[in-house]
Amino acid sequence: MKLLITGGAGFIGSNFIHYWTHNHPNDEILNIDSLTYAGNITNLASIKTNKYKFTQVDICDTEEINKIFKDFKPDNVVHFAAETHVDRSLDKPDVFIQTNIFGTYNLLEASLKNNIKRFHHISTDEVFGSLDLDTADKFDEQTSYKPNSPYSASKASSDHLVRSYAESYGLPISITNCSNNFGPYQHPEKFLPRIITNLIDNKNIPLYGDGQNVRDWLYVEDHCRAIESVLLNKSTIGQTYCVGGNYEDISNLDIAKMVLDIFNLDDNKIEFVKDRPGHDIKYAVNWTKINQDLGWKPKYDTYQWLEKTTQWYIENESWWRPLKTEAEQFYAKNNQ
Ligand code: NAD
Ligand code: TDX
Repeated sequence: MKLLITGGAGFIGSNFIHYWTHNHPNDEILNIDSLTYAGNITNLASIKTNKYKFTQVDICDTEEINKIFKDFKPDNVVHFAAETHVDRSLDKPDVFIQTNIFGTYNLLEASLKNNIKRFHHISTDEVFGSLDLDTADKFDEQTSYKPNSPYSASKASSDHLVRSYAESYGLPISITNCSNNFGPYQHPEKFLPRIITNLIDNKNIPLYGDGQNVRDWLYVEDHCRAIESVLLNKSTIGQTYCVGGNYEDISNLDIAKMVLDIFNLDDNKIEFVKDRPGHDIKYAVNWTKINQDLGWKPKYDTYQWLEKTTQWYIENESWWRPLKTEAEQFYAKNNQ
């Protein structure tokens, strides 16, 4: 395969490139990323193969994107690049609209012109909105879209655009809507790395609202395996797959207590802070379709891989320290 990866210097994209170069060493990869505050090329410094290349480019730059497609001639596009942090989308939505919608459109146009074999779009369960706390319902491929933040609305728009390019122009697409990932190289603005690095710094865990919100946690390598299972299977073209991890509900308070347990600390480190506006109550994903069609299921146990992830942050302070300083300035400005 010749894979054009967008946003490969971010959290999931860089984990995916590590995964792919390890498991498919003969495939060629071009990673394009504009290196926003969330992109970090050092995530990929240990990749030595000449099958992997990086170019700094903004997916909104039509001319540059056309040139990339012409020169590299990818057969598969895996589109991770996006603005991804809900709190930042509440503060400044414009860049979310630009990158997540216009940037996706730009890539779709280039993919169409260059006859690529597959455009795989990485999306989120947040496009479905929020579940009630006491329901056993879960999001699946039939759930209607009801996004609640500018981030999730921009991702929902991009999903619709991707689907429309298949329906209107026959572009061979696939989409995965995944739940909350965790693992190495996740920016310390996000909940789990934020609380782990706070505890390393002997600070409190800031829990929004009453901490009862539920997220569906998935170790990042399981997400990479899910994308792999879709990409390697031709019958998945035109399909959407929901990807998730939890077997039972885990509230933010529950997962904060797991992290405290890993650090051997007690609950007095928890501090309830001002809630996020429009804060989705609960996400839960039904991953039956990808399980039945492709045999995928989560492999990594949440607690055990939370321990490994915590250890990674303890050992890689030089990676997250500069990012955390900026992230905490953002939170302080927004009183979070
Ligand atoms: P991230 O914020 O860590 O990384 C995003 C990457 O995209 C960065 O490297 C950034 O530099 C790059 N980027 C942003 N704007 C760009 C532009 N205009 N041009 C080129 N590159 C640009 O994000 P992530 O958590 O790795 O998420 C990756 C994808 O997965 C996103 O599409 C996101 O919506 C989706 N997703 C994330 C999660 C999660 O839990 N993190 C869950 C489901 C889906
Ligand atoms: O300091 C915090 N305190 C807190 O209680 C932060 C940063 C978050 N939270 C809560 C809000 C959420 O209920 O923790 C939960 C997780 O928050 P985030 O890490 O911001 O993730 P979320 O809003 O759920 O979105 C994430 O998952 C889906 C990613 O950021 C998205 O990119 C992805 O699509």
